Amino acid sequence: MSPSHYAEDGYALWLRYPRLAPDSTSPGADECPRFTIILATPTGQETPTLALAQAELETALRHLYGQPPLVRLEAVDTDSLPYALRANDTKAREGFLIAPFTTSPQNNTSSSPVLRIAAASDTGILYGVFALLRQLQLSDQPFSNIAITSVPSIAHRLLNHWDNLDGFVERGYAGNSLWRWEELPDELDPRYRDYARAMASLGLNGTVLNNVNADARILTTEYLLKVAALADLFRAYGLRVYLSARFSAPIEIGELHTGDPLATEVAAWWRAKAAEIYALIPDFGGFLVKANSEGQPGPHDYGRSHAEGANMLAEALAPHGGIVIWRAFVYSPDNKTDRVKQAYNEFLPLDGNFAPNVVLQIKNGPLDFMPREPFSPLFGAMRQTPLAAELQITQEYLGQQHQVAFLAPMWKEFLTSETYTQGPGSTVAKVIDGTLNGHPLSLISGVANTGSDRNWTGHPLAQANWYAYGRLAWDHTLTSGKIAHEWAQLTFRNARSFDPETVETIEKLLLGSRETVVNYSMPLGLHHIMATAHHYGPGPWVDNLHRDDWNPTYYHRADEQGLGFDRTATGSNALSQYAPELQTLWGNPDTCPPEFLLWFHHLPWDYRLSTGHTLWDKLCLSYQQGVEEAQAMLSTWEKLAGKVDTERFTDVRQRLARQVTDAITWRDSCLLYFQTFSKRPFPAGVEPPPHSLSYYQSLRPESTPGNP
Ligand code: GCW
Repeated sequence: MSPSHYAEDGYALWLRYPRLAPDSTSPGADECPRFTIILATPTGQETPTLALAQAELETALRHLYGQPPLVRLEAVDTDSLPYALRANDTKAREGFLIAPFTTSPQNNTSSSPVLRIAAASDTGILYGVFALLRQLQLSDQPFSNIAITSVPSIAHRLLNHWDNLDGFVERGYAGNSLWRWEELPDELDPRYRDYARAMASLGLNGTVLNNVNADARILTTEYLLKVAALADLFRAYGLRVYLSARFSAPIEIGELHTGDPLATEVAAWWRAKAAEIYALIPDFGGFLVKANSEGQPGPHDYGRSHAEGANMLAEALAPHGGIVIWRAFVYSPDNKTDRVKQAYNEFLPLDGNFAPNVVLQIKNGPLDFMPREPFSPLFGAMRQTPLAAELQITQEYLGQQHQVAFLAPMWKEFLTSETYTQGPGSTVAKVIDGTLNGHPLSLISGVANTGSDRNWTGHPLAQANWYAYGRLAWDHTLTSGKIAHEWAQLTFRNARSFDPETVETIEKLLLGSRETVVNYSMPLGLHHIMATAHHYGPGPWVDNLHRDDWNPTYYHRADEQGLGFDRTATGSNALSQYAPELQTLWGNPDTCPPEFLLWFHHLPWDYRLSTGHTLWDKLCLSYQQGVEEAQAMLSTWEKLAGKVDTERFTDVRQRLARQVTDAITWRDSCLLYFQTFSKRPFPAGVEPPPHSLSYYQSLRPESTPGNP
């Protein structure tokens, strides 16, 4: 049965393979190419991974062209591969080459193209197969023109699942966890394979199965057997399993009375645990650790440093080739320093003290996955430690999965940020891929937005964020536009009747969507003014939480004079953590880009921006613009009626309608609240709110998932 006979429920993601050419039984079947594809690896032998690659080609090409390909395995001399694929590292091993094969021994006719996919590993071949299938659907170009050599920018490309063992997903907005721990290891949900296949289609090669707020039980033998069952299944897809480790596990599931990393019995416990894990899972990736952050245990509990904690675990994993991914998301309850300065203050002095198999995982911004933040200054400053980026695919602070916010532009903004630490061109991307500071260990993590919802991500358009993350993890030089185009075309291309306008419309809608969310929620560098706990919707008035730095008022600092957080030398001086070039640029409100204005400055309501507006007017107009953009997204989508299948059309329309309502609530709540300080009227063009401030303050979303 062709895929078009199925309802478009989103389950197939970007792997739908709609028919591109007439099928073999219809008139014109001779236009339909029959491909010969050679898969060339060093051994040329059939393996589970190559079997998957062949099966993928067969299913896909039968669906796309009505004909299965002829697939042959061949041995390739690695010395004949391009240098990029020959180097002795993970990146090279996972790269691939796709090239037309000029002399076909069998079917050398123009209607019978022959292509060769070569790689130094079977996983490289599988990635090459997915790249070929993507390319065929994108370009409609004659098969023989396809020639690609591709190597991942970053060696370890991970999803981090914040999934608890009871099936709850912290900050998950797409149902429950994909992992059915109570059924494992005996019953294997067929969805596990589909997950691994989707990951491989993007070139993602690692998955951390459990929440960083970790439950020590994941490290018990009972659970490790379950983890091993998943790892066994994922292996052929090139997907390695990692676990979040709870630092106090030796006490909670062992017999020890301490978790002190310098106690010999603790180190021995972890060594034994690592040995047990590797006996079950020989390709286990390593541990991800959230330590001494938001109540999690860690080395500080014993007066030890993050480096001492990380190195003890690193030593246990090293003999097996595992790594420790140590998180830098820390801010202390007793520390009165500006929260955005704390990770830098805590970690920079430890630079150079970490074991070689430790990588420090840092959120993109110094605060916490806000709709917009400058990059974390650790990316520029810490040179001797491999630094990984942690991006949040799940939209905790960007409308969760009720709203469209395509995040590629946000991640690109981050990746292309200049740190200036080694002169111009010292971008964050080059820090993360290891090239700037010469680190062979490179890693990127995305906090997953997947769940048990049939379409994986709740919002049908949120699939684009999983896709974008994977594509950027593979190649951080891709543009947001290219990624949006790819995803829209692969996901919405209709069988037979291809309508480029529909794809273009979806692409444009995606590309503007993150800025729209910024505009109606936290424009001009405002941050952390969302409602408490569930983080959905506005709460700029909240000032009663027991920690200062949990209160929105701590961040926006609105008063009769003005608005914003002074992070220059007259304020917290968080600016001093950046390179001098950035201090100069961002330190002066006249040169600071408007999108960071209130992040770095407390400015008078009448401060005049380069646009000629006063701060107050610009603030109001930004919120208004956000609302209008949300409305425009809805009307744009409505024009796609009849062009997009009914299932996904209706689902997205309903969500966009809600997004408009939410955007209006954000605008009205924030403007009424800030007006109590500015005492100025709304400028022309801003619709007056229909309710009073107290009405908005009384709103409580009925039920919000994902809230721990
Ligand atoms: O963004 C915040 C979330 C927490 C999360 C924490 C973290 C897993 O609100 O739910 O906990 O960050 O990243 O550790």
